[in-house]
Amino acid sequence: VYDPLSAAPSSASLHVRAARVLAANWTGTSTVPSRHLYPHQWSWDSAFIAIGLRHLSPLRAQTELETLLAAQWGDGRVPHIVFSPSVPLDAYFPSPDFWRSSTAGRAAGAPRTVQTSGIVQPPVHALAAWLVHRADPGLSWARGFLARVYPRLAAWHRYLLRRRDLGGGGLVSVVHPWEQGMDNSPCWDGPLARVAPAPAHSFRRADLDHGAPEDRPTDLDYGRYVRLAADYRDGGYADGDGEFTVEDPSFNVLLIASEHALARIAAELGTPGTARHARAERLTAALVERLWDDASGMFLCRDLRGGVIRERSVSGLVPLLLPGLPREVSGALVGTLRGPHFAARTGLVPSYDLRGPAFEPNRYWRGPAWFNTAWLVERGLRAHGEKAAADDLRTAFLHAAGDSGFAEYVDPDTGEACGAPGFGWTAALTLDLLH
Ligand code: 9YW
Repeated sequence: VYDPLSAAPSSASLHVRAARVLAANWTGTSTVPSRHLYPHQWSWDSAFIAIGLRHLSPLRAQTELETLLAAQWGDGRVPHIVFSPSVPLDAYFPSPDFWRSSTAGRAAGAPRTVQTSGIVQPPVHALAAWLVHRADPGLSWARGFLARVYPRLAAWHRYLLRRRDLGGGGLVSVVHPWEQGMDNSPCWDGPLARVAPAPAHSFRRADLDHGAPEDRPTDLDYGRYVRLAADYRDGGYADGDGEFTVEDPSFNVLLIASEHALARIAAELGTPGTARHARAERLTAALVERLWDDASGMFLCRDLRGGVIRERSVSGLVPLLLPGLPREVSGALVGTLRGPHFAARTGLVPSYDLRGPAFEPNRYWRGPAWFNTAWLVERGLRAHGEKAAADDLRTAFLHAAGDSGFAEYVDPDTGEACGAPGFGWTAALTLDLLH
């Protein structure tokens, strides 16, 4: 009898290797992005991980999302990190004693028993919940999965739509680079330049214990991240006019895709949900009106204080995910993906313009190719009937993921592994593309 677990690692199938990564990163109630670098639960990581886990264990996938949503705040926000009490405080910075969620976040309804951060991450969760349900509807109904997560997901979207439309144009703003998920993207250089960094001696970067400094954000970036987060905390996590307020294409697109998913969940539960589809269409129109840039053939970010940010990042290609985009917009996006700014030698999608002045092939979100964004673009290509391009991206993804040992990210031209090995969403989305 063939036992895949006893086979040598190199001969094991990609599927088995990916499943091993997810098993190694599973804590019993959720999955860590990386055992060493990120030893807690991260919000959008968990959504992507659930999307892959549903093929291995629909029960674990449901549990992953339920654990995250159990840490939701009273005002509806889903925190970007849920801290594990068994991990030493100095294993990750900023730790719970920095965020102080249960005290500083009291007015916003932070939970008392679990420690979390106070910022958010992209809302991929309703999309993930819908896909997880579809993977095993029998188990989902038996456990009351949708009925339990629906009110929480609805409150999450309500928070974003009501409290985060800081520009007043219908789109949601992020108030910290960590919220958007692409921490040190060159898109943030302009808005961050206004932020006075926290002094270097006031914190210790635990990330440098596990990652090469040249693959990571700089100390100056970190000083600014810390300043912004501390100011938000000291204001009781109330949303107003902070120093960093940006409308980002990918964050809003994920909300739109999740709003469509929430409408399907509502229909499945027999609750009226058609208003949600209409709202998603309105958001799509606002996205095109406010963030589409014809000259570059892609979406750009908007700094509420400084105006349009003229840097090309993968975030501006993620809107391809929306089937309801105007045809000329989706056509231009496909052209931009194939053009000189984004056509990398591996066939993957770089996080930033290959020809941009700030491009660095190894440094985090300033050039490397990431697997979650590749998965979103692959899905988008398929949604727009670009089957051959989607197949090519899928093949490039699976090669790079396997060859890199499921790395956090890779050099977009050489495929060289960077960042943490055995990364959660890389393994999970590999499984999804294999199905
Ligand atoms: C941080 C966990 C997170 C991801 C982000 C990525 C990085 C750094 O790691 O954030 O300390 O939170 O930029 O997208 O969710 O994998």
